[in-house]
Amino acid sequence: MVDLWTISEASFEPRRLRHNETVFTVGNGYLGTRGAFEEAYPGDQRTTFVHGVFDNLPIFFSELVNFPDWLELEIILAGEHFDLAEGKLLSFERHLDLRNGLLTRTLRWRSPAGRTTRMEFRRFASLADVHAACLQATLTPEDYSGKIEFRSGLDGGTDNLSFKHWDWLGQGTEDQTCWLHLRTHSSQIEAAMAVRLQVESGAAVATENWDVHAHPTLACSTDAEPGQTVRLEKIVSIFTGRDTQDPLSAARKKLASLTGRNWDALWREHAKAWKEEWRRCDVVIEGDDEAQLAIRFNIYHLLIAGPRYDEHVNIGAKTLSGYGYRGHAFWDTEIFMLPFFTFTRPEIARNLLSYRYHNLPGAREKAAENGFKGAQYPWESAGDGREVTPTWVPNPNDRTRMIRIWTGDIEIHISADIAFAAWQYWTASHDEEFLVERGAEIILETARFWASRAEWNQKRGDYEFKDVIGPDEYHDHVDNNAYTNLMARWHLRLARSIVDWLKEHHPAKAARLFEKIDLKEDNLERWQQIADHIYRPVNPKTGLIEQFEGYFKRKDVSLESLEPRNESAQSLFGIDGANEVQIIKQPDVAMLMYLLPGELEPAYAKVNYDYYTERTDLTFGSSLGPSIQAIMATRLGTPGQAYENFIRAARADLEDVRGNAGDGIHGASAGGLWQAVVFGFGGLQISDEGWTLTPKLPAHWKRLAFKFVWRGEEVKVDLKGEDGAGH
Ligand code: IFM
Repeated sequence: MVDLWTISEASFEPRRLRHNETVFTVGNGYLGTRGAFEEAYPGDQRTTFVHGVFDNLPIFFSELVNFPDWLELEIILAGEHFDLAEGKLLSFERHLDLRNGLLTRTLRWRSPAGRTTRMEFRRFASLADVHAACLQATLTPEDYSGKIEFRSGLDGGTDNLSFKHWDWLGQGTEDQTCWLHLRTHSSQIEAAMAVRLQVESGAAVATENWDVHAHPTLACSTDAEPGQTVRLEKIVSIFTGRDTQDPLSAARKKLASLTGRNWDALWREHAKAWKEEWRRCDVVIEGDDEAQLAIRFNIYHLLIAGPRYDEHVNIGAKTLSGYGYRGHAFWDTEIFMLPFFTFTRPEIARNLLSYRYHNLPGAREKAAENGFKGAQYPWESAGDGREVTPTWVPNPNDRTRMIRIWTGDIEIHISADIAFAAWQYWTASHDEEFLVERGAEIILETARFWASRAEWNQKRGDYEFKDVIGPDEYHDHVDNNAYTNLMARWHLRLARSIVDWLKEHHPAKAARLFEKIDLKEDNLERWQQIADHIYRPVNPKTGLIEQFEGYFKRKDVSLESLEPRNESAQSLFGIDGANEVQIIKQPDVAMLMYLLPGELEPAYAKVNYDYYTERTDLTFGSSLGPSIQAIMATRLGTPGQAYENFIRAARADLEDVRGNAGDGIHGASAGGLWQAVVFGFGGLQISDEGWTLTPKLPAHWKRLAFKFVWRGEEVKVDLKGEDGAGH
């Protein structure tokens, strides 16, 4: 029987090292550790990130910092170093159990001198206690007796792709423990880790403490006979200056409190915590094993990225699993990942939205710097919510030239995306305290930004947003991107209705908030006036929305004419060339129709879906595209198109379809996949009035079951294959 809970690797493939490190990441919403092996290999990325620990660097402004390596384990077997590049690998397998985040590697290795050892490595990052992680190595010599040696500790010499962020503050070793205390160079965030090693063996164990600078190490040795098992357990604790004023004491105390509680005890609590996560979040698909495993894999990665106890952090586009985008958060969180949390783990959704609330000062600063009012959220956001989109990056094809990145300047739709997410969370949760204390301020301050960014066109008699980038980033510096205009229109109207609601339900708090943000009646009138006159580029004859002004005049090159290809339309045409043609990077008008179906006459939906589908670079454009396309195809297209795009999203990281999964999990694709199942095939739609379900399951699916939380109540959905009339 196929195991629909386990991701497996059947052989050691050095060429897929980075991809598999991403796939086999373990984490707990506080930290994420890539699936590097315990013993080091050239080109591996031995990386642990902790939410919120950013430090400055050139070009990218700020990046998540790679923590000291807690996985490191040097093994010496009767005088020979264990190394898969030497000797002979007799068997190998690696499994990630999605049920509980346990990563296991089992192998048999024959050393160059011909000694055979059976080995099993296991690790997990505790979900029950996010400051703890555990590693275990079990070795059995098969045909020799001799000394088994382990060297392991905390390697503080780690860097971020060669860039060093840590300053050393102190370290120590004592009995079977060691600790390391560091501080990030510019952001001055302290971090401390402490480790305990324990070796169980039939013979005596000798331990030496090596106080190597920035690399405190414990060296343990014992003797073993053939068939006799030796087991090492490594328990790690980790704290940062973001958690407590004295992370070193906290890490050492935590480790001491774990003394006497071995792997088994920690494991039981951890596994129990995971069981509860899956009780709330699992999606069951029968009749399609690939889809079943993929949805669980993607949910696993969302769950290990979601901050449970911290409302000052967001999830980077590549989660905590790789260096891509340096840990920066984009609209990927609010529009793609957040719905999963809103509907299954609202506590985590609240934390993520609170991050945006706490970072309103950065957004206000950005608006002011650009000459606007209110709050303009940054396109890329890191520790403090200021804009961290790089302005210039080296051209990957010609290192002597730089490319100007405009998204941080003019991809402004993110402010409406965040308001949308706050509205969606409020609608699904009715978390009144959040709306009154935080959500309303986000929505109103960003509405004020739109009102000051809108320009009046005297000739046409409408308001416009000029010089923007829509979700389709192949086209920049465009005027009146339909997505941006209509999201802004919806946002301004939402803001008005929130004001009315606040006045009615919480008049005193409303008055305080309006005073705090200096909101006057004439602001509201102006918002209404702008919303009622925003340029809406729909052709009444064809029903087509022009993605931006002048889009239809661009060259209409068919995507088919580019085949065969293994790169995006933008890399084929070049940045300027792609600007000249109608091919788009990801759904833009379709994205609008998905989020705001009410903004377009229903009669026009299909014609727009068909027009833009033919022109969307779904294979090599953005990884954000396929899941949204799958949802819109379920609603407006054909079942074939829906499933084709769903499976594209399902394979994004498992099969590395874009060749960049080594940079980290595509978090938006993971969240989009959940939406494609629940909002697409499951047909869940929500409004202020409530939720509806119009399922359209793929024809070969026998069952689809999931749960969601609606205003505090858990709703169970269990659909049979015939639901949706064999769609
Ligand atoms: O936010 C996305 C954008 O929509 C497309 N380029 C990549 C970004 C990060 O995933």
